[in-house]
Amino acid sequence: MSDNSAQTQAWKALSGEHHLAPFSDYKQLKEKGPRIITKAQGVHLWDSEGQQILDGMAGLWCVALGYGREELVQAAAHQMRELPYYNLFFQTAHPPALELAKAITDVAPAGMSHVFFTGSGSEGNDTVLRLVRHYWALKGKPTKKTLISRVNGYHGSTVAGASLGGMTYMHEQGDLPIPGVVHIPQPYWFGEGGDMSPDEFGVWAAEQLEKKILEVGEDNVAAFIAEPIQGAGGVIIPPATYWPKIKEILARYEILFVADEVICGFGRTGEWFGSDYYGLAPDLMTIAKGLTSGYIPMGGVVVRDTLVQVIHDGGDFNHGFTYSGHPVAAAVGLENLRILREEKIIERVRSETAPYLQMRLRELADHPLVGEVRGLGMLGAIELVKHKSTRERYTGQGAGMLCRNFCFDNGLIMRAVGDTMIIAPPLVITHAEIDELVSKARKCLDLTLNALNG
Ligand code: PXG
Repeated sequence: MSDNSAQTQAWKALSGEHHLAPFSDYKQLKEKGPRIITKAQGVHLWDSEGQQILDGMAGLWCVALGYGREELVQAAAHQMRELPYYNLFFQTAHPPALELAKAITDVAPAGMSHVFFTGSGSEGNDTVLRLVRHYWALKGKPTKKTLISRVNGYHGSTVAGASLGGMTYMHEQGDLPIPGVVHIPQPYWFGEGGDMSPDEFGVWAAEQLEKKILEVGEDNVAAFIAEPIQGAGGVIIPPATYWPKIKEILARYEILFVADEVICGFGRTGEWFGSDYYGLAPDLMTIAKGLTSGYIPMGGVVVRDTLVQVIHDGGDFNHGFTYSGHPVAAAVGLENLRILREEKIIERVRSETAPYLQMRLRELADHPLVGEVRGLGMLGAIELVKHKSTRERYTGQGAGMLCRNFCFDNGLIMRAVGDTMIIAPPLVITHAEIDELVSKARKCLDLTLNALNG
C-alpha cells in the first residue's frame, strides 16, 4: 500500500470512529468512508489519492472567487494580528464589521442600508424569524406571527431554518416545523406542473400564496420567505409568470417579503442579488456563502430602512451571536467584495461566462437520459428521465446517485437532488473549464445510461 493510501485509510477510519458528519447516510459512510479532500486551487480540488476534481458546486454553492485567493488569506491574517476577536454586543463595535455593513448595503437593493450579522445562513433565518415578529409587535400588531414558506425550499438546519425550509425529511426528525410556520407549493414545473404550461403553472403556484394568506388571515401573517431560485431543492427556476404574480399579491397585503439570498446573493445570477435579477423589492434579505466566498463562516440579514426605523425606536432587540460580525470574517468579507467589484466578476458572469455555460449545458438536452436542462447565471440543472416526452423517471434505481458517483470517479463534482443533477461552479470559472465540466458531464450521463440499461 502506498503512503497515500495508508494515510487515506487512516483518515477514513477516523471518520467512522470519531466524526458525526452533516447530512450523511451514516451506515453507508461507515462502510465506505468519506472521500478525503486535501487541497484546492481555482475551480479544482484534489483528494488524498491525488485525483483532480472539477468542483462544479463551488464547495456548497459558496466559493464564488474560487480556491487559492491569497488576498483573502492575507486579509484574515492581518485582522487576526490586529484584533482576532471582539464582539458587537453592549455598545461596542469594531472597524471590519462596520465597514462591511456599509460595503454590503452599497451593493444591496435601494432602501436597504442596515445589516445584522450572523455566523451562517441558518442563523440568518433564525434572525429573520425573530426580527419580523419583533417588528410587528412594535407596530402594535402582535398577532402577525406566521411565516409562509414553500415546500422544498431550503432555509437552513437550525430549528427555525429547518422549520422555514420545506424539506419533509428534515421535518420528520425533530418534530418540525415549529408552530407559526406554514408552507405552500413550490414553482417546480418540471416535477409538478402536470398538464399545465409553465406559465399557467407559475400563476397557479403564485396564487397559492394568496390562498394561504386568506386561510391564515392577513392579521396573522408576518412574512413570506422564499429563495429567488431554489438551490438545494434542485435549482428550481420559477416559470416567468411566477415572480410578477407574487409581487402583485404581496402588494395587496400588509406582509413582509424575505428573499433568502444565501445562494443567489453576490453574483450567482449575474446580478448582485437574485432580487435584482427578478426586480423583487424585499423587506429583508438573508445572506451568507458568497459573502466570504466560503473562506470563513459568515451570514447576515439586510434590512429595509422602513423596518429599521421601527426597530431603532423599539429599544432592545434581545438577539445575537458570539460570532455576529466576527472581525476576521468581516475582514475576509470586505476583501471578497472588493475583489468582486474591482475585478468586475459579476459583470463577466453576466456578459461572458454565464451565457457560455448556459449554451454549453443546453447541448446536453439531446442526451437520451435528459428530460430538461435549465439554468440561469452560474446555476444549472439537468433532469434525468426514462422518457423524455412524458417526463417519466426511472424508479428505484437511483439514477441521480449513480450519475453523481460516476461524476466523482471521473473528476467532476455535480450534485444529485433525487434525479436532478445540479451545478453551481465558482463564478470565476473560465470557458476552458466550462468545456471540461460539460464534457465530463456528458461522459457521466453516458455511463449512467449504460448502467441503468445494463
Ligand atoms: N438558505 C439557503 C437558501 C441555503 O441554501 C441556508 C439558508 C443555510 O445556510 P447555512 O450557512 O446555515 O448552511 C442555505 C444553505 C445542499 C446544501 O445540499 C445547501 C445548503 C447548505 C448545506 C447543503 O445543497 N444551503
